[in-house]
Amino acid sequence: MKKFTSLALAAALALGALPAAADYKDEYRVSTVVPAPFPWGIAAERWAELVAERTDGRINMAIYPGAQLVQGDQTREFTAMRRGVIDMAVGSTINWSPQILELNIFSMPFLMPDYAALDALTGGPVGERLFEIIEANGVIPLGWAENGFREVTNSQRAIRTPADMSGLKMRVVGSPIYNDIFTALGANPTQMSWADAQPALTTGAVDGQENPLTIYSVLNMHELGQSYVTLWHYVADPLIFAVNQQVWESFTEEDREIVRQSALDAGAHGIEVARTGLTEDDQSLIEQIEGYGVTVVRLSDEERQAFIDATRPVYDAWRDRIGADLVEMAEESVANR
Ligand code: X2X
Repeated sequence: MKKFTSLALAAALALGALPAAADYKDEYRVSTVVPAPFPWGIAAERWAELVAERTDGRINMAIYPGAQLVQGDQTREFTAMRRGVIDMAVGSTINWSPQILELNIFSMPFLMPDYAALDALTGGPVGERLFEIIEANGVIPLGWAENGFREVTNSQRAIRTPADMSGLKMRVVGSPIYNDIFTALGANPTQMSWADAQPALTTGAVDGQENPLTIYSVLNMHELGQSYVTLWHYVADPLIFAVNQQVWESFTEEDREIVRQSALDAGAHGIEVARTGLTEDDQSLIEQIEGYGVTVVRLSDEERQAFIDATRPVYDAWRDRIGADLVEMAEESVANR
């Protein structure tokens, strides 16, 4: 580095002109849970491709799926990124909820009835607030992609009422709100990582699980005995593109802008892929799953209301943990969508 007077140094710092591309790492490690062709992995790959192209290879990002950088324990991804064990991630709000309680907003049962509601949260004041909180925790969030609305599946019977869930052994994800939801519904939830979930489904150690239908279809869960799907749209998990703070600060201003814009572009693409075949106008993915002989239950409004009522105590209990202000903000965003 050339000699700077302290004034010039301060000015350079202020302009963000100090980091030099020459100091960049050979590779930036990007954590995801699932790889392409899951929409999640597609979004991460697109991000890496766009950044490589737009920086002429200055920033080389490699995707590490399976949460392998944290030995498969996806609930430790956020902490590892904060500490710099992971440089970057495209992570689910569920998996980061143990550290950032407010991200449980997306896991509030039946808060978001449709894609417009999900977009109203990520694209509105709730999304802004969440990004501030993440940044205050030492990680730089850049944009949103999507895992999707999580539908419930199982090997035993069609679920139309909360009573149909009674006693079903369900694999759930790593935020305690899921234990509460499935317990309230009379099921028998057991929390496990995605790495453990796959063998548990294969061997029948669990009866069911909940995940977006893109996960169901890429994994061919109908071949794992998951013969019953209920479209209940109870929660959705968006994905967040994020970068460790020190890594972010090491990038030049120009490169930060490229990394951010590439995340936004990759996110738009990822969201489109995540919704393909799952919208009102295009139900082709659902039809494909029915074509395998799977029973797909579409709940009437009345039937759905029974699930809303049964999980209301969980919603109310978590309102306080997440923060009543944020929950109110979210409810307003949904109502005004
Ligand atoms: O573990 C899951 O179910 C998954 C892949 O959807 C997440 O990482 C939240």
